[in-house]
Amino acid sequence: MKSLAIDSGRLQHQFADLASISSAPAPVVTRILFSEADLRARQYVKQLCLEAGLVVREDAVGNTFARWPGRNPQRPAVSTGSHIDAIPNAGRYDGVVGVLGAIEAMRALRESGFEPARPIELIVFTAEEPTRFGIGCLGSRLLAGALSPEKAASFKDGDGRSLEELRREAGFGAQALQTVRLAANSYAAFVELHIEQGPLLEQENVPVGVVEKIAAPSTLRVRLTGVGGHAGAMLMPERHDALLAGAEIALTVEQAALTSGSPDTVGTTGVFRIEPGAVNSVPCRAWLEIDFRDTQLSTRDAALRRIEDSVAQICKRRGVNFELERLNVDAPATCDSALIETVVAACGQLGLPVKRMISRAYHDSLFMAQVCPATMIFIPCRGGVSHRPDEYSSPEQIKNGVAVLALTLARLAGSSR
Ligand code: HGY
Ligand code: MN
Ligand code: MN
Repeated sequence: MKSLAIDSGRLQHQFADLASISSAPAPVVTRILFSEADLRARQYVKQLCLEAGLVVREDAVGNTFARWPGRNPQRPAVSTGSHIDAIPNAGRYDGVVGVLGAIEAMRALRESGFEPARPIELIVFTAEEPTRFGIGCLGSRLLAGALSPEKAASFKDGDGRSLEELRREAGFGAQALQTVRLAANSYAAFVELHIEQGPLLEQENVPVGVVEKIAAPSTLRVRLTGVGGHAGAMLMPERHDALLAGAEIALTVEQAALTSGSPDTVGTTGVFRIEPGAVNSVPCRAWLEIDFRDTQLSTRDAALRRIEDSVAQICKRRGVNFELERLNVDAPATCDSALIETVVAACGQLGLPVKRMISRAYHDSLFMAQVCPATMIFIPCRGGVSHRPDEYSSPEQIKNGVAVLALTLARLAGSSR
């Protein structure tokens, strides 16, 4: 195998091209599931895969697969991948590094004369971000059988439109959602390249991270119904203000994280909507979406119970009705030790120091780890910033990650001259 040539210039152009496909003006990237921007981005990536000589297919929820068949196409593939959907006001690297980087890794391997002994497959997962339906990793959950197709089909977005309706409108309705779930032994391994979305690699000046564990995410949805009225005429003791109940609940979430006894507990009320939203009208309704995580399941679950108890107490005291729904309460994932050592060996081959670490963000790897041995390769991002337009990883940092991914895939897919 000739030495690996990662074409950094080509990659940077692709990042710029993909970042320009957004529902928001540059430098903001926003690509919500099945939005016009999401669909255009899918087309762009599919075209890159075809130009790289990969065999492309899509499933019933829009997960996209791009396969390099190799010398034994019938064997379980080595897989890699990530996502290209982006939350509102996002940056250009979250998820995208693992998709464009995988295409470049496969191109570089092929151009070096490598021919895999088993298939290598890129997966571009549908809706890793929770924006449209409140739950993240929609595509990888369905692939792993971690979400029932029937329940998923009924998910409704903020406009009351269902996943079933939207997927058909997006052109993925030819098959039922029941066909998404992977057959057993579909993959021999899964390795995801991603920006760290945290500060440790940059602070410790280490170019590569390998993930040993992915934290346990959960999402709660709270609907509050109080009593609205005229802001001038309704005296304070008569009020059942839904916003203020929601505000107390948001502060309770913060307190539950701060007092959990673990520095790894994080809680965020990332969505907070009220009605009617008129300055001179007492808010009668409020919706909150709460993101709550820890690396330890027991710590997270104990804190969740405290939050749920507080919601009931706050609403009782304020005379506000509430509905509380657990959208997802996931277990953490432990990455495969042999796979981790393969990544470490690839870093050694490249002379790159590597740090073993936890991922505090969740990823599709959280669910692929239920399907096959999985791990992640991290690269630094400036200041640890992510989910913001100023998210940034340098061409050099990306090139390092792609090279580690390429050598890891080559080691896993079995090389041949
Ligand atoms: O929220 C997360 O951890 C991921 O970036 N979707
Ligand atoms: Mn993200
Ligand atoms: Mn991501």
